[in-house]
Amino acid sequence: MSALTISVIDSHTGGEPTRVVIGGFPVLDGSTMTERRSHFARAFDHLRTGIVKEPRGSDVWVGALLGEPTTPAADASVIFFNDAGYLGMCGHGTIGLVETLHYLGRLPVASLRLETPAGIITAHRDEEGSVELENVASYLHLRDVTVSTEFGEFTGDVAYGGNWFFLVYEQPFALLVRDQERLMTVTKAIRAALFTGGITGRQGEMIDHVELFSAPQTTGSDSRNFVLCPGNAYDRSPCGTGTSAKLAALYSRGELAEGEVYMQESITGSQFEGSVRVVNGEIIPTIRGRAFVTGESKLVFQDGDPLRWGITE
Ligand code: PYC
Repeated sequence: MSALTISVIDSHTGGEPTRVVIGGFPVLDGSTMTERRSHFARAFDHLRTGIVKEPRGSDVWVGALLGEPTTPAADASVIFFNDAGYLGMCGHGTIGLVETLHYLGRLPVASLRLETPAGIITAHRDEEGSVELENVASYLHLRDVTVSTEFGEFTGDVAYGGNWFFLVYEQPFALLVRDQERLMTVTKAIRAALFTGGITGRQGEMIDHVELFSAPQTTGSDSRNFVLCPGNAYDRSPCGTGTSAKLAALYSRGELAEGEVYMQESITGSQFEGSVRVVNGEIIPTIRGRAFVTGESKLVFQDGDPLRWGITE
């Protein structure tokens, strides 16, 4: 029986898993990352579902396809994907990817310039193992938007940090892992209300991440969050792009100074340290966190397996 095989390295960043594809994936066509991502979606979407969804993964996994860059301005490229589709950028995934390259002995000593569909980012791992990434320009798009759901009204900001987020600063729920089902239901209702209300990103993009905040529970944190990701998962880490969007929003609201350190904790208690700097009028967030490698495997996709490409709806 013949089988396709794909080599991956698994890691987690603050509890959130990343599966980096390091071999066996077809070469994607395209002279830009957007074109390559379209080729991935058009021709190889079955590999996305086979790699991240059950039975090899689950809704919580984020995949990262490592490749050559399309420009000499970058050292490597990456396309992030999950149970629902493709991400513009992924902060926890970048930290996982850098730790994976370090594990493989393939990390340049200086900072790594990574090309993503959202733009070029840089990342550096220090000797203690922390990874700091400088993200794409992030911004507050809409301030104090109120949506109405069966669970009440929620007011928040629409902000961009490499993906689109609705940031709810004041809300009545405790952000606890044991309440994850209720938090998923509430945030999905908020996402649906944004959609039906026609509230979108700057160029009509769907706001596919919803972030709730509460008081922190871990020493040193400024805030705790629960982040609904696209599809059917929540982020176990504080979410790198979500924290970037929040920092940009806080800076624009006058609630965070340039260079001020902000510690965001996740629902699992894991932490990302962040700050912003302003370059040519753009807000550039920096996020610092830590990842650990959890596995090294060859995924096998056997001919004749009716669930070869994962369990899809
Ligand atoms: O860390 O940016 C992030 C992220 C996005 C979705 C899951 N994690």
